[in-house]
Amino acid sequence: MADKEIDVIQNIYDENDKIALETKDNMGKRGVFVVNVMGAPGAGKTSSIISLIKGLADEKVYVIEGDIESDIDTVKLKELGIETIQINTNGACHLDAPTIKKSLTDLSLDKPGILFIENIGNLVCPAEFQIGEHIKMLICSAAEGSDKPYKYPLAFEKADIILLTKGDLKSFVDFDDEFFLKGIRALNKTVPVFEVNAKIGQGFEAAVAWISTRKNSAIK
Ligand SMILES: Nc1nc2c(ncn2[C@@H]2O[C@H](COP(=O)(O)OP(=O)(O)O)[C@@H](O)[C@H]2O)c(=O)[nH]1
Ligand SMILES: [Mg+2]
Repeated sequence: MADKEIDVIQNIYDENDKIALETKDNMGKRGVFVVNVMGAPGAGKTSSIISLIKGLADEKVYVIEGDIESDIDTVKLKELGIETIQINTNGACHLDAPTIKKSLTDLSLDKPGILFIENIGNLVCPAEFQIGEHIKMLICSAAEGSDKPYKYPLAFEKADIILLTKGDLKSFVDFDDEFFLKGIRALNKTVPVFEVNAKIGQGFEAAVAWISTRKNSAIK
């Protein structure tokens, strides 16, 4: 790749990170903790967000739904009374900081609380772009197979918290817990991994407690 091309790409990353840090700072000042929810299509991102919100009953919660097309998840969340806005990227494989900054003006942000941003379903690009988050939450389903940390390392390396969904399907897909955890630990020594069933909302208590603790230490 030519030097000039590398410079341009680096500038795009630098500009994105600058805006992301501004957003994180502004949201922190409002008392809003921002969670960047990443994971493959169908991993259980929306289902997990819904279960976490039920557990965070005392918090005002906001959601930004990122999808290439459609507002299916936004409609679902609004029906549950959750303040949600939709971003359609029309092809782009990840959300970026300028897009999030612009869309924040469409949220009331009238109370301190938690903002979940569901990134585009993809285990690659979302991990490369900060969007203004305090933490990155990776949703990984057992149905994807236990080799994903080895094949998509960046998402696992950058995750602050991992939810392993579809634990109920483990025996059907020969999921190997030991191999999965070994792959994660080679990349990320400290990230907590919580096994949940996001379809029926089971096993979220520990993840809810972890998020609350992190929020309290990030937002003073
Ligand atoms: N069996 C099972 N199904 C799940 C679980 N979590 C999510 N699902 C199902 O997986 C599908 C995709 O979930 P969704 O939350 O929409 O995934 P997203 O595309 O990552 O937002 C839905 O049909 C969910 O009901 C789980 O833990 N177990
Ligand atoms: Mg979804």
